[in-house]
Amino acid sequence: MKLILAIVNNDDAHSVNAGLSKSGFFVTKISSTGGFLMNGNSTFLIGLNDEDVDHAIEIISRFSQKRIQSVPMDIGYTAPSYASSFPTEVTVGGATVFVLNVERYERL
Ligand code: 2BA
Repeated sequence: MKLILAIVNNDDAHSVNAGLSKSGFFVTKISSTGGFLMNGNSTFLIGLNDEDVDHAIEIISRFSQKRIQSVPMDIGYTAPSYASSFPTEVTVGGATVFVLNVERYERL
């Protein structure tokens, strides 16, 4: 058994959730915040059989868009010389996905 942790843009969260649920996956959605942009995003926990991992990732990928976002000017600046090496825009997403082994799973 595996656990997928998938971090998704809030704007895609509804479609990802619906796509996974319609395909029979059990899903928990947690409200989270990206450490870099400090914007809200959504983290999905999906417990599933090993052979279903690729199918779940395909669904997450289908509904997760890449977006260009501006970096707020006050992120991490300590000195003017540092500012010039800092990105002004970043590409966010589609999704960031981790697949973890599950030692034990029980629904009590
Ligand atoms: P954030 O941390 O807000 O990052 C938003 C985007 O900013 C990232 O998009 C990446 O393009 C850029 N970025 C992040 N940290 C950076 C840094 N130190 N220097 C320069 N650019 C940086 P994504 O890579 O698509 O990540 C989207 C969100 O997924 C992240 O939001 C974070 O919440 C999560 N995430 C991504 N990689 C992660 C990781 N290895 N561990 C935990 N969470 C991760």
